[in-house]
Amino acid sequence: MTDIRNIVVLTGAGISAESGLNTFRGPGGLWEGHRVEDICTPEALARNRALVLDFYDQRRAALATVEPNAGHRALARLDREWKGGLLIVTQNVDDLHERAGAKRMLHMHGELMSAFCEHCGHRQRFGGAMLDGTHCGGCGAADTLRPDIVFFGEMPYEMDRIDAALGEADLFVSIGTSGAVYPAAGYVQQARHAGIETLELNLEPSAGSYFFHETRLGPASELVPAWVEEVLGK
Ligand code: BJW
Repeated sequence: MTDIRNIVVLTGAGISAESGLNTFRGPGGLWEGHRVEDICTPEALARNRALVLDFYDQRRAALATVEPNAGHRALARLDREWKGGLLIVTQNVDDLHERAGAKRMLHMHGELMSAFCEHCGHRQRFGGAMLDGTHCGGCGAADTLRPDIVFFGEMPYEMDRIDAALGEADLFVSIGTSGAVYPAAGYVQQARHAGIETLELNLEPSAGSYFFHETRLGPASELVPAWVEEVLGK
């Protein structure tokens, strides 16, 4: 590794898999038996609100039963000990990075434990079941809360902040993501164009592996602590 000051880490569902949360794609994935467009689009929410709310209610309930794993803890350690710039960009809607202690992070695809009101736009923490009925904490309207989740066709959060961090980074590291969903899947190419070093840590080769300088294959709970040790030891 060359001299590194600023790091951008992108994480996906693979980092939470060993905590017991299912990934999306592949056998046993969250979308097995569902068509994505029936769940994860604004049109699906308008067409079949109960199905979509139930899908996220179940995910929220599952989240309450799991804990961060060694991969999340290693990134939290990196956040505490790395003196240079760092931004952990997660595509995950779980809260396992922050529960592990990470601070310099953002959720580009939203958060399971957050809701917003389709009537007034008010955002609030939300830990219950939307199917049980809700009231907006801002305008008081009934059943206007929706999961604070970025559906297909919607703009991911904090794009400017991510682009700025990538523009200043010396190293881009992608962990546990299939590289199937844009714009996140394009960050490696953005990084290559900017001449940044790129590293992928994933269980298996991904759609984007070809673009990385280096791909290490294995479980995040092993690869991430080993990489953090390496980078902090420099
Ligand atoms: C392990 C492991 C272990 C397992 N250890 N690894 C070109 C450019 C721009 C946009 C598009 C484009 N083409 C199409 C689009 C539109 C669309 C898109 O990307 N479609 C694709 C299907 C092609 N994108 C959008 O609509 C996005 N919005 C948008 O583009 O706005 C306009 C815009 C344009 C230009 C610039 C900027 C903006 C919005 C995308 C929203 C995605 N939302 C979801 C759902 C969130 C809610 C929820 O959780 O339900 O986000 S989709 C779903 O996929 C979720 C994830 O965050 C995302 C990525 O999945 P991830 O994390 O990679 O999971 P998996 O399951 O795919 O992979 C897991 C990986 O882990 C695997 O590789 C395993 O091997 C590995 N693994 N165990 C390490 N133990």
